Amino acid sequence: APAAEAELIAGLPADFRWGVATSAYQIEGATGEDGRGQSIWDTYCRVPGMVEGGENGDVACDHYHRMPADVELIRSLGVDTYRFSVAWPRVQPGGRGPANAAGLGFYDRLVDELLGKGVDPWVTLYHWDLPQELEDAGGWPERDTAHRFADYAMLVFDALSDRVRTWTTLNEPWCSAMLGYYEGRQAPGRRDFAAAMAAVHHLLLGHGLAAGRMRAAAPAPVELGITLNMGTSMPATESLADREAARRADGLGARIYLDPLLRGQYPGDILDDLSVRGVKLPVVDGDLAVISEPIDVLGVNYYSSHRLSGVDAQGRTEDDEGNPVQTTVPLGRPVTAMDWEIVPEGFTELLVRLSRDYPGVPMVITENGAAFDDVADAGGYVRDDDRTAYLSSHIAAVAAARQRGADVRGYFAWSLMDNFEWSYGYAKRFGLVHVDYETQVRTPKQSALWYRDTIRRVRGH
Ligand code: GBH
Repeated sequence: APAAEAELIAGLPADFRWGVATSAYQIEGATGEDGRGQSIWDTYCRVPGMVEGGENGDVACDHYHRMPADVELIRSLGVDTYRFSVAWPRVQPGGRGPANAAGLGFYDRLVDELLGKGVDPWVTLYHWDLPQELEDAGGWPERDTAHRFADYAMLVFDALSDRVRTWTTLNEPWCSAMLGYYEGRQAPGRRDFAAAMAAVHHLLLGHGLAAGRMRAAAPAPVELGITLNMGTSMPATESLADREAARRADGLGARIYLDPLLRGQYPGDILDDLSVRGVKLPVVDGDLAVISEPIDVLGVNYYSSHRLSGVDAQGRTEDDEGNPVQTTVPLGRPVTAMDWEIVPEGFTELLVRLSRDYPGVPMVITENGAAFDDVADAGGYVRDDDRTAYLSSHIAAVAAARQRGADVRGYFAWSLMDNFEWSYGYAKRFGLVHVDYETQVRTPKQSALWYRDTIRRVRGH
């Protein structure tokens, strides 16, 4: 397979965009500096039992203090673009009002540093760090939060749009809504399905409000988009219950975002499912026109795919609360250190399907990568053949999707370096670059060198 993969990868165009990605809370540290306010993640990390080992992002990779050296590291990987996120509580400590110049200044310097090294900045405005004061006022289930997000977006846009061309509003609204407000596995740790569904709508509304205002204010052509995490949802068998489970998983995982964004309406089958559960999205007249503001790029984050069943171990199709059963049936593939199955062909299927069902919008893979139990030798060097194999098979999967007509323009590896993996703490390492958290020494892993050489080869020099 590696030879076939190499051939597919070599067929990617010379102008394919290559990058590495990070997010603010996962790498920056310095959570109390330059007037930064508290975010829901600062709070969540302090709730006993929520984060492995009681860890938090107070120091993380100390990127806030090591930014110029980290930009040099990015340059050395030979990527053309760096995707990072801006911490809302650095810009607006309480989520409202004028910009905190010291906080915004960090991103101003980061952008200049990148451009000075020939690396294009790609800004994500929201990668999960909602200012705590906005959560105290109700958070994403509250409509006002969408307006607060658009105001915040404009503060960042006004400061950086003279130099930054590509903007992602939200990273993975599914995680914010479902893991944050329904499953409680991420900040703010609530468990309320109706609140999660309200969050879905207000996240999308915030995206649309921000995108519309950014487009109107743009000093030069900009590339605006949103990033969704998705996979392929396959039925375990052809039974009606299993096909329904796959439909629902895809509906709440993907179509509830894709349809309003790209077709201007919520998927009817999912609205029906919600009404059976007594839940109604808080849509106000005109919202869908705002949400379907045209985007220039759809960001796709891919990690795994799932086979689903609508029947549980006891043979039931409904749980005690009367909700439909949805269980994951392992495909029997090797897994990463996250226990996520490695399913590259699900990536190809996803991209081909997106290009058919939502034609006309270019896609960029804004995240793809894997955690493995890396072992560093005395020099900190990591021979992570498993990660290289993961990247190779998934980049080849993207190339295969392109051959089948999917308009994918670029690929970003998650992540530049090992970092704070949310509720898993620091034990899970997704980096191309190893981080020694005692010394903050960064050492490129073998996969980083493979990635650099692969990019070089595709570019043809
Ligand atoms: C991304 O989210 C985040 O954007 C990033 O910050 C994070 O560090 C990175 O991925 C790695 O986690 O348990 O088999 O059902 C990933 C979103 C959603 C991907 C849930 C995996 C479930 C896999 N994840 N999904 S499984």
